[in-house]
Amino acid sequence: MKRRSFLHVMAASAAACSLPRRASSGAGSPRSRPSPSQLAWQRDELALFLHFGVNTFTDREWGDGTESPSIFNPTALDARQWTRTAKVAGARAVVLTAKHHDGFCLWPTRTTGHSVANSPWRGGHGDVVGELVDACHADGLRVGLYLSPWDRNNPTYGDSPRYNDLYCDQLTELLTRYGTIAEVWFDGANGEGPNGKKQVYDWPRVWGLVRRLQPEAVMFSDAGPDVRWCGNERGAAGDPNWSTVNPAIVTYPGADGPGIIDALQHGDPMGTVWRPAEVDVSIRPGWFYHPAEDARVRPADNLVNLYSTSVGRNGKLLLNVPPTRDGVIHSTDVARLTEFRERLTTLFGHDVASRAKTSWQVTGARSATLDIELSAATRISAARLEEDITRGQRVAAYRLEADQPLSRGTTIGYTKIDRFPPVTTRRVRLVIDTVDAPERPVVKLYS
Ligand code: FUL
Repeated sequence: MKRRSFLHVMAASAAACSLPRRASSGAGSPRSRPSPSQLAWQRDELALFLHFGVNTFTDREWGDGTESPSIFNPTALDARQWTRTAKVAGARAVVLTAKHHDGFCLWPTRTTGHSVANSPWRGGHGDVVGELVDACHADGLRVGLYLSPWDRNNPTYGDSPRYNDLYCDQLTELLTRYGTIAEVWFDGANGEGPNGKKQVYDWPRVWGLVRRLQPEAVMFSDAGPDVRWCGNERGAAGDPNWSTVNPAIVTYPGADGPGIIDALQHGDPMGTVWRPAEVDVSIRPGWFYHPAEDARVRPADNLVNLYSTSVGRNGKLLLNVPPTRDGVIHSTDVARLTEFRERLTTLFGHDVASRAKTSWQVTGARSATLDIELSAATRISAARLEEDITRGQRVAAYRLEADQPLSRGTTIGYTKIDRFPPVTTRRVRLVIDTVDAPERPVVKLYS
């Protein structure tokens, strides 16, 4: 279901809010730079997204909040199978829908009876969030939690101050019971129609609460504040894709209007805030598991393409792999993820330029070239270009050439992946144009 086709509820005062900022986020430096948490988030490259809840049992994408908790009964839930699958895929983090729009909570919350505590699963003593956190610790993965702002079950929804209190109570439970949380995911979807309940969210309060309780967590939403939605659910970051943004353009999750999708897709080379793009996309047509989609799981090649249009365009890939009604990831999805990682290892396992001689020349205030000389003529068909983003993002245009052009593009950022027809060459040159004093990028080449 696409969030942009629905009416969005305005968030009061979000534009005017002053966000708590980390000391290390680069304030005062000539170019905006990532905080340590943003850097760690980007270096994960891939996280698995787990959509799981009552919709898994009703075969729907959006529950309406009337579902009985008694339908939630995964017979073989195994969070270690989820995390082992994440490891096989090469993911370094996992994000779970602790609550989706239907309001059903996957942890035993004190804030509502609409939770696992009133389900038959584990006799009402289960805690999906807790089991996932334990499994992530066992497998060395970072944990993220999605807590839908839109709640179609809770009677306080639309009674803005009361629901804001409840929402903050839910966040407080999630952010104080389970140790370190790496990412908090704020969805922008709100499908209330013209006669529906209008909730005025208190984003400054919500964001401030997360900063206080989990200072190292990154917050995702259309409006960040730390990482932004890439503007579509197709699996493609923009080209160009700047990690810097003008924070006055998208000011709250679910904001709609002219220029917003463009800003989410592309960022802004002169943006004053570092807010890189997260690319959320599903391995299946839906976000939740539907048996009818078992034959429509993306093949490995398709997943490699998604990797190229997300990680390979300076984004992070958040790949949704929904657990089944049994509470495990389907064997087809596991097989595709395994093959996906094998292909990436084959493609990018050996950088033939790792020992090459290089020569860096600044050719102007905003231009430079990097010459690479391999020890022998070598076949190459792909390149990974990388800026040292700890120094900000600078490249606005580049071309890669041997005796003939290999590829050209706009931004590089964390990584730009280019594949081209194979050539055998000893010399490769990268020519860049930058928006600030050039910094030396890294060029990795693959056969
Ligand atoms: C959207 C939601 O409406 C979908 O159900 C899903 O959670 C997706 C990731 O975000 O806005």
